[in-house]
Amino acid sequence: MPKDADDRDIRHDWTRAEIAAFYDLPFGDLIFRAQTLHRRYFAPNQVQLSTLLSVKTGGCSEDCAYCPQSAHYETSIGADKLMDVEAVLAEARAAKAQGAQRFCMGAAWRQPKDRDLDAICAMVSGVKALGLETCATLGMLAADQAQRLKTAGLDYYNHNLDTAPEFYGAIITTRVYQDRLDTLDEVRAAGMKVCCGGIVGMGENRDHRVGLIAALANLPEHPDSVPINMLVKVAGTPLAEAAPVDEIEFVRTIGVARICMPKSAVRLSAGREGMSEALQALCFLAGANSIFCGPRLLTTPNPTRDADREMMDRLGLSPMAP
Ligand code: SAM
Ligand code: DTB
Ligand code: SF4
Repeated sequence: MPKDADDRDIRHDWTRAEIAAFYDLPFGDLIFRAQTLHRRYFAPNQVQLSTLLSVKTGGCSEDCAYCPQSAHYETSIGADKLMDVEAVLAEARAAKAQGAQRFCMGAAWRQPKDRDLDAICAMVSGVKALGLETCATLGMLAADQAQRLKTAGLDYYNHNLDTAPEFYGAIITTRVYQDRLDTLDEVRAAGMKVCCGGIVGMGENRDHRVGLIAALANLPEHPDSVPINMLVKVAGTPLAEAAPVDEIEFVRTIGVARICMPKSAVRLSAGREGMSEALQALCFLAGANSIFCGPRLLTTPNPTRDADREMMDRLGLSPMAP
């Protein structure tokens, strides 16, 4: 690697025109460029494996148009209480036994209440003590809440920007983009790693996808992990009938994320259950190097561990060392 490659590759001043130009490249050129960067910064055939658990499901006060857990929509997901710490730890032990490296706990909250955070912190310390990396996604955080989570042993916080700033209001009306950016700042300030990405297939156009990548790649520090979700269409949500996004356009989005954030783990996130192995293989080729494994995301299905093991074997992929 040339000595100055790092400085040249890791930029925070991407223009939308530059990002749009990556999207416009002939597909082979886009993949070549993404692969070149991927191999400069990562072992090319290793995939990071995370397991998700919804520790507090449904009944959320936010109105995110994609989300089955919003109380604003009639979906098949009811509102549950926060799980017991012991039950969460049992799930984490099982995930570890099945090969997970990171355990991510999700809660359908706008923002955690301080009382709930006591239980969450106990879950975080317990999961950490099992030797797993810890991640949580709990909604917005105040500075002291972020600090408490860090002290409890939280490694990563997931908080997505979801889409471009100018399309955000078409998807969510109960908060604004700046709220998300503020929480991301608090997470960084508390010393945790940031997991931040978005969703493709919500009726956004190419410019909005460019705007999402620009927002992510021009953060003060690139997110350590960038989940690119394909919308999972859930009956009862406003986006249940959203038009499917072109598969190659999805792969291009992964490739452009890899090019603009070369050192970040790019996660081929929600939506794999509806994807062929060939499409997933193209995503890995475009620079994706992280997945959720286990048969459930938060409330929707994901490929089984056996199916993923088979796929990884066929593609010569192996789990990344934590
Ligand atoms: N309530 C917290 C929040 O919104 O930050 C944490 C949980 S929330 C379910 C985590 C992320 O899941 C969302 O930011 C969104 O990107 C993703 N998500 C939710 N529903 C989805 C769907 N139907 N398809 C794809 N991604 C989805
Ligand atoms: C992320 O970007 N995707 C995950 C995780 N972060 C928390 C969640 C996907 C949820 C898909 C819909 C569901 O299962 O409820
Ligand atoms: Fe609530 Fe998060 Fe779902 Fe939005 S994405 S409705 S904040 S659980």
